[in-house]
Amino acid sequence: MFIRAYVNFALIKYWGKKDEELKLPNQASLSFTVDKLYTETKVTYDKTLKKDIITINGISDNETLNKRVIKHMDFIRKKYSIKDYAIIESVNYVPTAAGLASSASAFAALSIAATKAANLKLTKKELSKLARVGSGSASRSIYGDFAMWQVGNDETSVAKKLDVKWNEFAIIVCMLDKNEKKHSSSLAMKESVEKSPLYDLWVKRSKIDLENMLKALTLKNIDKVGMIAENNAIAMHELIESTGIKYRTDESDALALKIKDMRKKGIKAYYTMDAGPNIKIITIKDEVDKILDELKDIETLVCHAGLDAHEV
Ligand code: 2P0
Repeated sequence: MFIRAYVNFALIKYWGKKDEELKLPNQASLSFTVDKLYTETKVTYDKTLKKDIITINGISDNETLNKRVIKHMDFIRKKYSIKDYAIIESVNYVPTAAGLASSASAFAALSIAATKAANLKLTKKELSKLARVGSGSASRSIYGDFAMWQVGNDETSVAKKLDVKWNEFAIIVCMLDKNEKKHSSSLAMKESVEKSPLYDLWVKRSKIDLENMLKALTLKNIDKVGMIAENNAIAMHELIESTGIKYRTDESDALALKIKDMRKKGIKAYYTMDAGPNIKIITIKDEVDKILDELKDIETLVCHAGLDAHEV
């Protein structure tokens, strides 16, 4: 049985941990889970195995990826007294190779698949907590629609689904660069926490952004939601750049300007960016065609709300 978990994009970003091992964040974050990007994972325990056998996108010898998977499997085995190694098959359904492959969907799917295969019946709260230990943002990919991941301790720092159903909301992923990123987000986060003079300000600011975002989502006000998310992402990139690491490229800067120009023409388009140069446009269904008309030379993917992670 495969478990499918969807990628989520943060509108209020998670950037920085107070506990590296448990992946406890310094601030709360809020995300939108998308329907078009996901990971499917199957776990089969086998008494005869001497180690885990891992295949990700048909490849079994990617040592860096395998190491992270084994670490999470070991954590799950220890926590739930599971004795056997497993065959782990995982496929990322992203339209093009790298750049958008997400540890969020991957560790959400793995956490569910590994516990279901052991006949454990965990609540969504327990799954969110478990996924969080695999990768922080994975705590949010247990849920479809909008989710908020709270600060707290190992017990309380979990994601919850927001009571917001917004079918018109859309994210247009603009694929500017499909190459693997040079700096892992885990490392870049650590640099920001330890070295940036802007970090305390970031934590304070994200609290205010989050409060405003929650209000704007209740009102389903795309201009407010878009503007808060855009400014939050810009603040995160300024923070990251203060450490000497840079994810934004000339191409992403040019597209960001173009999006601002679209707004001057009355188009409701805002953007967010994660630990890479790709841009995700935040908008509503009625505006999508107008935006795509402006982006004829860019590879795009129009996404709406994804579901809670589920069996396929
Ligand atoms: C987010 N990002 O909120 C932020 C915004 C990237 C930019 O969560 O170290 O893979 O495994 O907890 O979750 C990407 O970092 O990092 C991320 P770890 P993760 O979506």
